[in-house]
Amino acid sequence: MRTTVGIIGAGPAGLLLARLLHNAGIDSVVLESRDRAYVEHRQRAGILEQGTVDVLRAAGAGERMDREGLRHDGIELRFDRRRHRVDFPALTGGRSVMVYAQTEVCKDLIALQLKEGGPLLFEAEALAVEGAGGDAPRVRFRHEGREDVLECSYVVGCDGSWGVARKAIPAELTRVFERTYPFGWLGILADVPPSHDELVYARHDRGFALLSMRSPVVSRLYLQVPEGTDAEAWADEEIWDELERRFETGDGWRLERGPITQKSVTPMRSHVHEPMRYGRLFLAGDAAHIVPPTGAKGLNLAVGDVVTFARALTYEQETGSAELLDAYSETCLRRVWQAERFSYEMTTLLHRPADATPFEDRIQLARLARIAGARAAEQDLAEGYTGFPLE
Ligand code: RFL
Ligand code: PHB
Repeated sequence: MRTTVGIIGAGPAGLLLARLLHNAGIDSVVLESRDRAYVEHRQRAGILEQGTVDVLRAAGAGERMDREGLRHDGIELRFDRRRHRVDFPALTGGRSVMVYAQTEVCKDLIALQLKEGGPLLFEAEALAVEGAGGDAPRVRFRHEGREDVLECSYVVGCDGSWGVARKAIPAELTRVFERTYPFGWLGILADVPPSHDELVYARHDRGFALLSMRSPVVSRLYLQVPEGTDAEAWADEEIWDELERRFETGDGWRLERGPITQKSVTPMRSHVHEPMRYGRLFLAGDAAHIVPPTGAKGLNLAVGDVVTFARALTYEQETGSAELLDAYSETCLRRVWQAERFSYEMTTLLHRPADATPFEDRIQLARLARIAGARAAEQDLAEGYTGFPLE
């Protein structure tokens, strides 16, 4: 099999890239190791930045998002039993975010790809990228019990944090920057209308909690738990009791409970792989960088990477100049590191390490009070949350 762009992975990065290339008249093949149902139901991100919303619309993938997505103009910070609303449009010159689940973005992009785009092979596992440093990179993969080779002009590794693509970059050229946090998130889905109409980020002496949603009738909630916690060790009522404690306010706000339909624990880490390009192999999304979910940045960064790649390749095809492709890694990494910084700041602002000292607690509360009390600090948060511009 032969194609211009071989794409490994059908998460948001790979699927959107295939769509952008299709719209630019560039052919691609997507290889995905899992089956379609798995990809469409994997619970992950919920928040799309304004820029991501704009990209999906321009790609012709925004129709259902515009019908079913929930536009959010702010978030609530909760600390010391107090509530503080951050008003995004007022602080950012009109920007907002959209609550529309990653599962739905993937469903929309898969449907479009199967209807209009190039091949998208499920249960096709990439085994290795070969010849990345030369003119004719190849992806060796296994599909329907057989090994096969995809000959490409370019390969984009959109294969997530455990993918194989980045292994093709020589170790001596690679630098990895990493931080793991000594806690994770226990996340639940519950059949109950969200108890607040915007997301609530709560800092509490017992740990962080987040109230989010998937629709007007489905809540998504998270609790900070120690690293290595087993989700099944938490009974449903225990989860609700703990959420209630951490969200408690002085004004009688109530958390509605409902049946929990899913629970799982996500570890928290930051990880950046530099460079994001070697020869004709490019990394995009979680394959190149991981952020802790507190800043809601992972999916949005993946979108930024593939937009940058699609633009650069289109420019090369139209002008013959590889200038933008050559700048891919640096261009992406500038935005990646701003998102890493923002996610780190949100994480350290809101989570309580088990060994936090009373001094550190006071500093955390002072940081929150500063955001609630000084427009410059609040604006900085609002700009980061609604998203850093694409260059
Ligand atoms: P994905 O989604 O992991 O997709 C990679 C795909 O590659 C496939 N694959 C392979 N295919 C073929 N051959 C191989 N050898 C392969 N190896 C892997 C995998 O099966 C998979 O389908 O990466 P991508 O596309 O880069 O997308 C990144 C996002 O998924 C991720 O950053 C976000 O989910 C992070 N994230 C959030 N991001 C946000 O922007 N906003 C949020 O609100 C948000 N909340 C979250 C999150 C992630 C979470 N978890 C579970 C880590 C909340 C949570 C709890
Ligand atoms: C989610 O809805 O899953 C979600 C929302 C905001 C975050 C992380 C996850 O910061």
